[in-house]
Amino acid sequence: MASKRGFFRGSKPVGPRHARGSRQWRGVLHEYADRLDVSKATPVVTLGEGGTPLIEAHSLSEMTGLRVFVKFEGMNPTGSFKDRGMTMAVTKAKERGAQVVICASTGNTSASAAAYAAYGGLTSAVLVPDGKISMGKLSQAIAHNAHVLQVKGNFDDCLDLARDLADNYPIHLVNSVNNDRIEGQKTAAFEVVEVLGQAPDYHFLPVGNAGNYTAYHRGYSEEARRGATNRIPRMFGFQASGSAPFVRGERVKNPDTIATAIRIGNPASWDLALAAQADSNGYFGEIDDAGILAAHRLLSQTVGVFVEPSSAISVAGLLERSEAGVLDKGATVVLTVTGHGLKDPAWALKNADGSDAQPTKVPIDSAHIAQVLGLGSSS
Ligand code: AN7
Repeated sequence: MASKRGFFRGSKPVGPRHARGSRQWRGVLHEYADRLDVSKATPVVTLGEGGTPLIEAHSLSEMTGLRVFVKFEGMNPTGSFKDRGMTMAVTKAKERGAQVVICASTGNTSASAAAYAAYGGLTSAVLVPDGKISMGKLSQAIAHNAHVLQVKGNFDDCLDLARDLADNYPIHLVNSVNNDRIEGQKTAAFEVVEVLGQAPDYHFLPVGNAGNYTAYHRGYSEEARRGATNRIPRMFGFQASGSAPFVRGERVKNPDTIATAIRIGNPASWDLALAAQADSNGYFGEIDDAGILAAHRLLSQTVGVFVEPSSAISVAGLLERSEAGVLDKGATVVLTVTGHGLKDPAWALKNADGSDAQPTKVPIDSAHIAQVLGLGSSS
């Protein structure tokens, strides 16, 4: 019988992940099938997410006297950590017979949902806040043919709407209030433990809805339970000052920050995150927009990792806590940088003083260029 998809011949799936001896990373649902709720019958929708680099950040180690690693989640298929959760959420949606998925998003979740829905043959609808999503992220959702609905409101309004629609209509919610998302995202902690041989002492990451904060804590806890690590890290989450409900101890009505990905005033994983903080002796801190942009520049210029502004808050948080003198000397630290710099590249084109960064214009003249580069005269 002819199959719907060219990828399958008869009932026997063929392709790279089935080829004998293939060393291609197979995506988190296949790599960690033993630790996730998937079976042989599960219709896995994967774009090869996960397996992201853990990069030793020598410059940050020198600045802090710690051993610092950066988990570069911008290396996922759609350029953010959301893909780890989305492969699980869209796979389970499909397994349960859903045909349409919906999410609210500050941009990365919608890009990821649209891509995985496209690959899985589902329809996607995404609710995004008016004018507060980067062009890179918006272009992804449009490219992958999502129904992109721009709401006159902020992210929190969008999430209320998405929940309401999923409650009352045949449409499957893939925001992180769906536990499948957290389950997929916990695999990042598995990878860290695998590479370091144990969990780090501290884990720093940006916090919006706090789904990822919750997911890492769950992942580390499970690794400890199965004996892969004898400790779990203290979880240090950072929010933008204008959008810091965990720091304020209450929801923020009109969150504001240039870090649009984490412009969230009413975090969906409030209770779970507070439990993770308590269990890990964790911490929530805040960084203002200027601090976020300074860390963005530092990471680009000294570690060679280009991230979107929200992701740089991990670095800013590390420097702030290090300067406060509260981190144990020599400790191992992992910073998750959650999204790729190409998502929102405009920030790289600004100098520290806010002026536009321009390339130096030169004529077609090597002697002139050598002079501009300070190379002296030719030998
Ligand atoms: C780059 O896409 O909420 O604390 O709708 O895009 O798990 O919410 C994005 C969040 C950090 C915060 N870094 O993660 C969305 C969305 C980046 C992000 C976060 C987001 P959570």
